[in-house]
Amino acid sequence: MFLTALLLAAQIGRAGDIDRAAAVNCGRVGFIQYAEDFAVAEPLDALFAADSRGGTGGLHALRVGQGGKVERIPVRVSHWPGRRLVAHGLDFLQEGGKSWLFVVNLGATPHSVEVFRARATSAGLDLAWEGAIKSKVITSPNDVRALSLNEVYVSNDWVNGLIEQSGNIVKCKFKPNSADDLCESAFEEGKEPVIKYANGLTSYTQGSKRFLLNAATLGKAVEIYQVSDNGRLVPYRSIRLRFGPDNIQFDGEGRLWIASLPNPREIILREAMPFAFRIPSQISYVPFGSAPGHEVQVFHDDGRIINAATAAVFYKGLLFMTAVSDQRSYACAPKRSRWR
Ligand SMILES: [Ca+2]
Ligand SMILES: [Ca+2]
Repeated sequence: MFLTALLLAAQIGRAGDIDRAAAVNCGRVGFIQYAEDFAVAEPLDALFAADSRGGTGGLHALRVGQGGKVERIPVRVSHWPGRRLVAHGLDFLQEGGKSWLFVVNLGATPHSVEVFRARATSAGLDLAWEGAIKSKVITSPNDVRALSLNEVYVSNDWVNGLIEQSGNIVKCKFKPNSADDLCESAFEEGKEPVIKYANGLTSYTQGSKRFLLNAATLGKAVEIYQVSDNGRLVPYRSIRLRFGPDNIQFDGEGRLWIASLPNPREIILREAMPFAFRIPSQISYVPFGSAPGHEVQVFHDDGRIINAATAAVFYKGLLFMTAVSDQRSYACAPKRSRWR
């Protein structure tokens, strides 16, 4: 649903080496505001986004219809226990024919990961709350990636506040109606790596091997970990970037989409005073063949069009971008040949 159709000048080229500008037709997606992240739900033919200020009424979904038209899907939430919801990172999982939406909740004390069972209905989508993951090791959750209901990874971005401290990743099981602490470090004891701000998470498989990726914002890297059979993470390789990645999403076409901060230190300003600063937005992708290639920047803005974009995803031919500290979000129709 485009409220306005804008013609934005997007700059295409290597980050830090922008060599040409191309027109990209972007339109506002008016019903997505202050959303930190996206979750692609292929089995439901939907893209989820959650308004961090909207409580359960801020859980939104859209589909891309005929001719690339963005259509809002009505979402109904049931069985919610009534507590505060401040949505942050999102993820979608299909397991055993059931669909699940995971929502990091910064409004609960302690912070939690809320788990909804998602179903398509004749009216739209139904999200039935099935429980929450809470743990003494979930301290400052940013994003969540569920490889299965028994392997739910949560990034704690900045463990001890705003001074220089590293983040970490924990691994949890989800059992409906369980109040037990089912989380532990995702790493073998004594083998925890130094993670400079653990932010967006995603994953991929290669043959029988599974990999989890973490956007290390202040480390200016996407760290790749191999997932062992027991679910523990083993450092595998690192994609060095020239910027600080926030949320990361694969597009099903071999590209890892990254919303990032040219100056990653600004993430601290954004978290401390999210609406007081205009912070640039930068969207790039890393092509993934047998190995990750070099990042390609496709959008850059000084913060006027979108302030500190936190997530980008390429879905059904459109590039979506959103920002937790901005009411604006966009769907952009690119000249796709330029992005290959
Ligand atoms: Ca996510
Ligand atoms: Ca994030």
